[in-house]
Amino acid sequence: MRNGTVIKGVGGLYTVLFDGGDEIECRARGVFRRERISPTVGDRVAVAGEGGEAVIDVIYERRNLLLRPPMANLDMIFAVIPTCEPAPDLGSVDKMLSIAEHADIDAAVIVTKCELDGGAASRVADIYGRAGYGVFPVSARTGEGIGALSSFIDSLGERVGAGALIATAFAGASGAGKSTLLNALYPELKLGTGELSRKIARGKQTTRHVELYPTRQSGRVYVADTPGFSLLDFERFDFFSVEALPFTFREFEPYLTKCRYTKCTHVCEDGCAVIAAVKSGAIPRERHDSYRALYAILKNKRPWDK
Ligand SMILES: Nc1nc2c(ncn2[C@@H]2O[C@H](COP(=O)(O)OP(=O)(O)O)[C@@H](O)[C@H]2O)c(=O)[nH]1
Ligand SMILES: [Mg+2]
Ligand SMILES: [Zn+2]
Repeated sequence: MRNGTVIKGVGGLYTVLFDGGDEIECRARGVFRRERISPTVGDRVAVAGEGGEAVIDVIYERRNLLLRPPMANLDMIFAVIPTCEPAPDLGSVDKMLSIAEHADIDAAVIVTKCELDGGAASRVADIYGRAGYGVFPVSARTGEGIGALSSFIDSLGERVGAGALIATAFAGASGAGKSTLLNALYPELKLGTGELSRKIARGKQTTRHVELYPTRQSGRVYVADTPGFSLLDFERFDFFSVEALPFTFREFEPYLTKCRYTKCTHVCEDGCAVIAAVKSGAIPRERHDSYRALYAILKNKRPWDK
């Protein structure tokens, strides 16, 4: 048996990167299908057998699991937000960041297409900077910010305590510029970009798949290009309870124990310390708007509604 990480899975065929550095394509034991467990990109696995006989025999316990996009054991999510074209949808970004916080996955923000509107780029960067996230303003067109982002991604390789590789993902709306940016960072990837590739993908009815790509020939950091989240059904997003929601907004944390009522929902109550912080400008108003929208969704949901 050899240990490795699933870096790709399409139609029941998985690519496993062994800890030694070589790869194999194989299927999973039938028992997983019967138990409705799917090997997921990012899974740590043990492979039994050789060559055509090889199968995924063990899926080790996951540190975290996202359903949409399907990924396991993520170390970092990059929320990719366009400056414009398309207009940024901060509600969707905050939902994704909230899911990441709840799954205990670190996150950072990338603001793309900065050359199109410097003012708009600064406004988005300011919101997420104040929310406590690392922010990388970039332009694949001019090359601005690419070096800083590249160094940051390289530096993730020094993180200790993770698995055999560091798994990161670029996530964000379709058209945000994820694939273009990955190509600017790592030209050897040659990912499809733009309207054309999306039309081709639809025409061929290709299954959306997630794949972890190496960022450097010999590095440990891998990055996934994920399908745009505008394609996803957000009413059915990865469930957690409404009580957990305030803790998924990292900049709310210093205020959560300071509200007048211990059962404060931080939506509209008198004496709410979170709302006072929004009014003083310490918490970005846009983030609180997203919080209230997510609160309204989660308040009426139960796990079995999924
Ligand atoms: N002006 C400008 N356009 C960009 C930039 N990066 C990407 N785009 C364009 O945005 C569109 C969507 O890019 P793509 O990488 O396919 O987005 P994805 O769906 O997030 O992968 C394409 O037409 C790109 O040429 C940028 O830095 N500046
Ligand atoms: Mg893309
Ligand atoms: Zn409150």
